Amino acid sequence: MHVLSIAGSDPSSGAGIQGDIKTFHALGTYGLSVITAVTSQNTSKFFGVEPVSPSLVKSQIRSVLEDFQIDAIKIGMVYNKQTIQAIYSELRKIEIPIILDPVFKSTTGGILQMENAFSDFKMLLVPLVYVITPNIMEAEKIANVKIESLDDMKKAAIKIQKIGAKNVIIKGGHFLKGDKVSDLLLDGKEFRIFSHSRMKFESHGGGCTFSAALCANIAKGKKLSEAIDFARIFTVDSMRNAAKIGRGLPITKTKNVIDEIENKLSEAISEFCVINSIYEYIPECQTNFVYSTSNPDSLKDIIGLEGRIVRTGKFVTVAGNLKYGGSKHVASAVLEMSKKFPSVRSGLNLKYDEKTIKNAISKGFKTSSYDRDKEPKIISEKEGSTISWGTKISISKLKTPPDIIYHKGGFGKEAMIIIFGKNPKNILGKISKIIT
Ligand code: PXL
Repeated sequence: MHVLSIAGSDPSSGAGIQGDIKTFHALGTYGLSVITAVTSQNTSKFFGVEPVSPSLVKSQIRSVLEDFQIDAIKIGMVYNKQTIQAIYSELRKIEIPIILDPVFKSTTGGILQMENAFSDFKMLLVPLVYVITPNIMEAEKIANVKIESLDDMKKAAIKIQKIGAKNVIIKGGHFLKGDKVSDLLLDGKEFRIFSHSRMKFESHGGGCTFSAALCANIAKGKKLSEAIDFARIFTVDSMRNAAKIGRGLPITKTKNVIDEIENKLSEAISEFCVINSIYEYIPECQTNFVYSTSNPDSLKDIIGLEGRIVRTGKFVTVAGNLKYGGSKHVASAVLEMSKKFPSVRSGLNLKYDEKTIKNAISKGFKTSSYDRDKEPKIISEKEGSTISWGTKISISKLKTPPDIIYHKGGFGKEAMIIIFGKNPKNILGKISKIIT
């Protein structure tokens, strides 16, 4: 996953570009960066700022956009009008989700956005974004509403959405009972409140950590509310572990988080590609390999390749990145299977061959199949629903999960085998028996 931060440089590395890169890295994504301004500050004092010229901001953005596939973009500090206009002109036509973290002042009181840049910030950048992450003060300024209650937070969120941000999360309300801090999400039309205990001390970098973690999780294809849940826990944790490195405020400390599901699948894909003669089993439409979280609700809970495992001559290589929601077909089969057999969380498709099925049966594997020609018209007309239908039919009479489901194709449709298992390693074990 590649993510981009467009923000200011912070020499203390707690916030800004340097903070974002640390968070991106901790979450297993690759962080690209476009620097909008250079600040001079440490953990106790803010000394000054100089913006990067608008033409250099534009050319930095172009240089990364033309070279990398970028899965999400975070915008942080933008100092003046010219920078905002430059960013707007480069991003206004792209389809990549943008996370906008408004930054007006540093924790030590430095001005991070000029006052006369605010109207362009509001009218040009806010409408471009998938989600905006103001704190209470920033939300008051953007929405032009005084916030003194949870209701005011809701009003402000609605006003910010009217300016054009698709989703709004306002951080740091303290209007609930007890020692709780509440963040309010306006997700499309629905409100959701997230709350956590108040931190006992201030730290430097918390805001940037939150929006960068959100950006990394959106890049990974997580649903917005899940991405926020994760980002909150990750940020609170980094604040609790903040280290007093300088003489002033402690700096948030991010811990590397490894996604076990992604890791296991990635390892298994590497092993799959080097199985002897495996190229003979790759179908015309190529192969995908997926692994689901437990009890998935949708394809977004299942990680798979956005591209495919492809055959090139006698070699098998991986094209594309792993992403939650990255696979449609194999993931639909696993999703359907998991509704009846929750222990099944992984799947992989291979080329259909009668010999492969016979071999699997002789090795004691349980197979089931469906006939694509029997598919009702209303299902075949609905994009992506054939596999769910076929899987459901194939398991309707089964009491235990099958290892394999196959179909022999249909008009213009390639015959296919899907191997199922508890996890990717389990599938590799089955493959090694089936193909020998
Ligand atoms: O946390 C907001 C922020 C963003 N960007 C830069 C900063 C700060 C806070 O100090 O210095 C460059």
